[in-house]
Amino acid sequence: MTDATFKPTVYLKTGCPFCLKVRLFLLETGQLDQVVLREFVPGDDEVTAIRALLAPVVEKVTFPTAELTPGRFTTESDAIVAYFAKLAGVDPDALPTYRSYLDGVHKGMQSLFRENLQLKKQAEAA
Ligand SMILES: N[C@@H](CCC(=O)N[C@@H](CS)C(=O)NCC(=O)O)C(=O)O
Repeated sequence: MTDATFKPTVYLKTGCPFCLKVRLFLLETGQLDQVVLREFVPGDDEVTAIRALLAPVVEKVTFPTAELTPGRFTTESDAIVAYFAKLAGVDPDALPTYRSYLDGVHKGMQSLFRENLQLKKQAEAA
């Protein structure tokens, strides 16, 4: 595949809040058609193929991961968003739906995640 025909691929895990963040950003900036989305549901057949593909090229397989240019893989949602924000010339902070998700549901999920971790540690120590 030449650079002219290359389309970035974004690998997403269904239910992952960081993956929804990237998807929402692409949707709100009208860039969904600029990427190939490969999304899997944990436990389905696609997950094995995606993990096998990513394992040799990233330090640790996490989602989202994007191949932004041929052979260049990025595993941080902020870096993926920053890449597409620059391409589109938009400021992510100025996007109402994206910001609303980050400041609301996403923030809430992260805080629940931390709380759950702490409770697990306490339960293990008891
Ligand atoms: N720092 C990462 C965090 C991503 C992350 O924690 N993703 C989780 C899913 S929500 C993950 O990939 N966990 C390992 C796995 O599912 O194999 C980002 O912002 O992109």
